[in-house]
Amino acid sequence: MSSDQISVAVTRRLPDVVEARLKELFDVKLRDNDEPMTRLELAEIVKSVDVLVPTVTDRIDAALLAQAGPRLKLLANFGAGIDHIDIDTARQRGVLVSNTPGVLTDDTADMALALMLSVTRRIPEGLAVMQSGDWTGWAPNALLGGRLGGRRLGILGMGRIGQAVARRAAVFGMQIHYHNRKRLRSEIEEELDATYWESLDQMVARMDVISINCPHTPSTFHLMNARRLKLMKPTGVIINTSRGEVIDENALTRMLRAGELAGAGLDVYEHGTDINPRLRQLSNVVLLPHMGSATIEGRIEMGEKVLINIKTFADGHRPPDQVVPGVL
Ligand code: 8YV
Repeated sequence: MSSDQISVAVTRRLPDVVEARLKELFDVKLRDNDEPMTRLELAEIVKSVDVLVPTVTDRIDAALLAQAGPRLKLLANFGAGIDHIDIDTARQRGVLVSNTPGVLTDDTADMALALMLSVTRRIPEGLAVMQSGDWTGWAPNALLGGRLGGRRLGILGMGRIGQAVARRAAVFGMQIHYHNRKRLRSEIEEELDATYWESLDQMVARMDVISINCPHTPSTFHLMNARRLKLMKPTGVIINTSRGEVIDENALTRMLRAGELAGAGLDVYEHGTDINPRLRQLSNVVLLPHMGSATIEGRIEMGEKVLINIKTFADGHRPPDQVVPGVL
């Protein structure tokens, strides 16, 4: 089948240049509003297309895949994380899955550092004072935060994004520690000046800041559960730019409220937009609406990856970013 005969459906509005290129290359159905598709709309669309381009806001589970038509052959995800897609069921049904790794690494790592600084330097509290018009001028003890330099950073998940966080944090003078399923090669450890902890418990107990950078998989679900959160120093700060499910959000909220943890910077949540209201009220918490990779450059590069994955598939080859079950 040639590219222009391949039918593609995109579940969300993408940057104009990406949509224009999709139209040039394929027989594409674009979204005309920016609401996530309902289950019904998704079920309808997977019946008739060869390729679906979903995002993190679409749940592509076994029940949905059971409704797919025989044409559906590729899920070209717009995004790196694929925990919203049942890749085992997709594979059983002969549907390939691809994602967009690499192009959102730097943006997400930048956001992890932005959150670290926001929490430790109390930036939102400063902004609130200015916006309220209540600022009475400089004072020696006003809004004192803590310095990142000299603090121990424990990175949970030392893939591309974890390593990019390490590089940035080192520039701020932080000491780099990490836990990962697999230890890094010694050259990389040396280059990053990073200390490996085989035991996550031991690392967590000794760090000043924890940054979550692992994907959400069945084995990372609630990796930071109540027991492990309690191992953190009461002066500790936790940052999450990965997936909310890695942290037990209710346990975290309880600890932050009780002053058993100094602060948190979160870009992602365990139950999507349904955020614990108590978490939203805390002044030692900085919450962002999943904007870690939200740069125009990043979104266009993500689109470019999606295009390449579909085009390569349409030309009869394996998509370069095919996700193979079991590798995450
Ligand atoms: C994306 C993300 O914007 O790529 C990811 O895994 O978490 C986000 O930064 C989102 O997933 C788009 O689908």
